[in-house]
Amino acid sequence: MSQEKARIQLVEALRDGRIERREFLRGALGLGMSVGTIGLVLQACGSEEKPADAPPPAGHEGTGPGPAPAPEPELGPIEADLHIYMWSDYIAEDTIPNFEKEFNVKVTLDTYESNEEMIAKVQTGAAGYDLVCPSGYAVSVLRHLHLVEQLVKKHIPNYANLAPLFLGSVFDPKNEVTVPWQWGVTGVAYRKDLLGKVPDSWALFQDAALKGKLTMMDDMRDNIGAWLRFLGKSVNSVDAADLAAAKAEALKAKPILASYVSAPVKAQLIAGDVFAAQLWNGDTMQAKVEKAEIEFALPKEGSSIWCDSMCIPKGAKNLRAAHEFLNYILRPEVGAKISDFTGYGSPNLPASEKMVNKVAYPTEADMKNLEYNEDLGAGTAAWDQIWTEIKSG
Ligand code: SPD
Repeated sequence: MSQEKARIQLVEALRDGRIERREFLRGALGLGMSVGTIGLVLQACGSEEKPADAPPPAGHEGTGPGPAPAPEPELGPIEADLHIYMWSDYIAEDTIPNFEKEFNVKVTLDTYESNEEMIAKVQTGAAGYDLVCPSGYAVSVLRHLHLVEQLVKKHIPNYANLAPLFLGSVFDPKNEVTVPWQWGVTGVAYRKDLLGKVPDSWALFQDAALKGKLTMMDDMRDNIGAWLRFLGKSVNSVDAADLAAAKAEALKAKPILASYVSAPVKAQLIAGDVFAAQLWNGDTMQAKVEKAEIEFALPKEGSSIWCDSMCIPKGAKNLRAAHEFLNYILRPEVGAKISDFTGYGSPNLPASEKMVNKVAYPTEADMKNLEYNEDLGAGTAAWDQIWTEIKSG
C-alpha cells in the first residue's frame, strides 16, 4: 500500500472512531505526517470536544467577559527530581548545576533534534518528562492532543520579565501553557574562508560549483519556506502553484546538497567538510566560538523567525520542581547566561539587556524580510506531500 493511501486510511479510522487519538498519532508519525497536518486532523476529528487546554478558535482569543477563572491549584513541596527534554545545545553549561545546588533537585536532561521526535516520545506517556521545548506550531499539536499542563502562574512570578512581543502568541493567546525560551531566525551559516563570498541568496544552494559542500535543513517548513521566499512568496503560502514552483527549486538544489541535516551540521562546518549550510542563527554563533571563520547571513529574499517555548507535558510528576525551574530560568542573570551560550535572543526583557553578546529584538524593518511560520490549515497536507516528493525524488 502506498504511504499516501495508508495516511488516508489512518485519518478515516480516527474519524470513524475505530482508533484512539494516541494510536492515530503513533501511526501518523510513523507515516511521516508533519505535526502541522496531525494537529489539523486532530482538530477536525475532535471538534465536538473542547478541553480546557485547547486553543480557542482563530479570532476568538481573549474576547468577551467569560466565566471567572478557577483558582490556581496548590502544588505542594518541591520534588527531588526534574526531567527535561529539549533541543540539543540549547542551555548554558551551569544553568542546571546551579539550579540543582540551590533547590536540591536532581535534574536529568535529554535532547532532541526536531519537534516530531519530541512529540513522538511525549505522546507515549511513558517518557516521564516534566518540561519540553516545542516550537510554536508544535505547541498547538501538543494542546490538541491534551498533552500540556496549564501553568500555575503564582509559582512563576518572574513571568513578568517576559517581553510583551513574545506573549499572547497564536499558540498560547492567554499565556496559559508556555514560557517563551529563545527566539531566532533561519538563514545561512558559512565558512568565509572556504566559500569565498557572502551568500546573499537562497540560490547559493543550487550552485553546481559547490556540489557536495552544501547542506539544507531536514525540516519541511524551513526548507520549502526558503524556496518560497526565493520565489517572492510567503513562507506560509498554501497556493498550489507556489508550492509546485518551490518544489521545482528544491529539486534543482537536491543533487548539489551533501545532505539534509539540521543542528549536527555544526561539526561539519567546523571541520570544513561543509562550506555553507542552511541553519539557525544561534547554532551558527555556537560553531563560530570554535571556528572564527564561520559567519551567518540572511538571504536577500527573506526567511523565517520563530520562538520556542517551555511547556509542562500532561501527567508530569514533578510539577513544583518544573515551576521552580521555569521561574529560575526567568531570572535576568540566568536568562542572560542561557542566551549568551545558545547565541539566540532572549524573550526575557531584563535578561536580554544583561547579555554580553546582545541580540536586539526584531524591528519593524527586520520584520519586512522575516515571517513567523503560521499554521498552514488545510494546506498542510499539500506541504506534506510536496516534502515527501522532494525527499524521495
Ligand atoms: N540548537 C537548538 C535549536 C532550536 C531551534 N528551534 C527552532 C525551530 C524552528 N523551525
